[in-house]
Amino acid sequence: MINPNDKNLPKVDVEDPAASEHVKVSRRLFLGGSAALMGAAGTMGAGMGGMLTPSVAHASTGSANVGPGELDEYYGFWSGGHSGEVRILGLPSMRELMRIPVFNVDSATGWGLTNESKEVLGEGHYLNGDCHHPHMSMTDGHYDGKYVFINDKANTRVARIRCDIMKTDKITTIPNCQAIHGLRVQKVPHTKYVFANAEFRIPHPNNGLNMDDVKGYYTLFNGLDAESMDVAWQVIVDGNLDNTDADYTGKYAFSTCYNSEGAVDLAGTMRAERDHLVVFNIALIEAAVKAGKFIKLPGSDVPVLDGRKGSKLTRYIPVPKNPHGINTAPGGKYAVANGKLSPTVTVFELAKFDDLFADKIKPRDTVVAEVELGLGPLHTAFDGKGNAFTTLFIDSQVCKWNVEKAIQAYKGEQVDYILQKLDVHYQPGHNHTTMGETRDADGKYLISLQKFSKDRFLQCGPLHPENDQLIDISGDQMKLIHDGPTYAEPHDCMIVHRSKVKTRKIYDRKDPTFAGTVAMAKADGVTLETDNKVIRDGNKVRVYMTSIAPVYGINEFKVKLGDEVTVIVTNLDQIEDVTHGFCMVNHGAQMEISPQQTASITFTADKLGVQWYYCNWFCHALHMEMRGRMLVEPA
Ligand code: RUQ
Ligand code: CUA
Ligand code: CA
Repeated sequence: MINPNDKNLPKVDVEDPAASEHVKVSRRLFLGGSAALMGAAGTMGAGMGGMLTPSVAHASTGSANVGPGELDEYYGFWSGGHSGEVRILGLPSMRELMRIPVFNVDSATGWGLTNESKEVLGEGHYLNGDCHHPHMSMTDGHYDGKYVFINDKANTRVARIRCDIMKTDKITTIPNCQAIHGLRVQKVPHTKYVFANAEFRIPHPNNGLNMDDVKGYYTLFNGLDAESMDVAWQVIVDGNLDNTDADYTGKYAFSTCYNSEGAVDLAGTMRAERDHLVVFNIALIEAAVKAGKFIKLPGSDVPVLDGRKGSKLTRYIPVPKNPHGINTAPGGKYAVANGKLSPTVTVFELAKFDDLFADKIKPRDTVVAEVELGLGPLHTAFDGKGNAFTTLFIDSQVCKWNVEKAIQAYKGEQVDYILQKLDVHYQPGHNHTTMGETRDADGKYLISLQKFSKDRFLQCGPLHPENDQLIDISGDQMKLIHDGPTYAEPHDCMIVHRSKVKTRKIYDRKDPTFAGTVAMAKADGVTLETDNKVIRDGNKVRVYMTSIAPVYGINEFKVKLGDEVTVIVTNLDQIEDVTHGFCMVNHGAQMEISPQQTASITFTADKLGVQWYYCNWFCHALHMEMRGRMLVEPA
């Protein structure tokens, strides 16, 4: 047990000159809060002695070393792939800071088990998900720290994470289509829309009467209102949709298509020499919705517009076969489509899209370069200094190239546009630079996400982790500085300077995530902050209790066999990091209750006798003793 007053403790430097105001303030408060806790709970304090030694963050570029107690410079938001979650990493250390359950069930926090999370997940929700593309909301092309959005390819959903509490607060199932893959946000003037590609073409109507009329299949490009998370409109397209991105004027979004062939078999998707980039004109789409020029599909009330070839709302730009990633350069002069089956990247000059929609130029006139980089280009990131970094899946390399030089070379000038190729291990998919999808690209670090780790780590059986590599790009040459094994599957990530993210230290009692539970308590005549009460309502029993380390407000209660029991816990602790848990043994019920949060869980009392419940988030020296009994009496 560490005594904070011990003079032999290392001297604590609370002020970090490099830290954001937020970080400084939260450290000061944390220290104050801990001291108060120590006082309140005597020397048995909350088992937090080790956390009393914060130190200075000196994360200099060139090293992934962030010492014990030092803070990282960047937040990384990692998609958790088919684990269905989002993870927060600190960069450059690559330490995993937090997991945010989204489409998955999480035992530790009770996500998918609590009533509050079930409300977000929706009735009859699936227990799996497949996240690919996390992207933060923006204002004028800068991250605004408000939300992170993420797709679910597995069950055709889009979720939103609130960055102040780092929890999922909305999930929308997209109607009339299958498999949301590409996802990006509108960058300018602000994230009014989240753009989401449905990948798989399906029959319409999909009523079980048609499999073979493949020509009649189609899929949809979706615009979600970022605030309400309702689908604002859907656009029918030719071909399928893979990845998407938006420009820096707010006028356009664009998506790659690998299946212009409309094939349903692998070979068929590779038949044509060219597929396309579909460009969506947001203003024209909004005008068409306003003018009522839409249909509705049987699955919903959402306006569905026709954006197939010949439509005014879209343009189709031919690109070499089966393109994959589409990435807008910081500031928005160019976007780059990545060839995948072609060794090339295609560079579009976005200012030309106005003329394209005015029919003053042909689709291919927007292409200012189409140059070879190597085998299997999948995604491109930017340093904000005119250079691009493209993953080469088949070559297992990252290729650094200069965009303006590539344009010159495409014009026939003798210039070397490829600056360096760096081996990565092995087979990279996405990559991402620090702040690289915004106007604030700072060219410090590049993350390359490899699909295979093979021999890079200790073996853990046939299933291997993937390998996320950190590359220093601040100098002329890329330098590999860290390997990070990760569990399935960081398709993609985004990296945000810590100054952009301001999180709450404890919950606001008015937080909307438990507003439904507050309303339920009100109807029961219960004040959550003060009352410890058992309310019986037929065979439904609601047990309202508070928690303050290390005790629950109710140590014992009685129910009848077969009762449906809801336990509602309100954590009255006001000290940062003192989270309690509630677990009813042998009932599959477990949840997190962070400071000032209310959480609830419902289960059936299907076992006679004494049933213990306990706190399972370590909160105090007497955490083991934080427990109580439910007596289940014969009905
Ligand atoms: S995709 S490996 Cu799901 Cu983002 Cu490119
Ligand atoms: Cu409360 Cu552990
Ligand atoms: Ca194709």
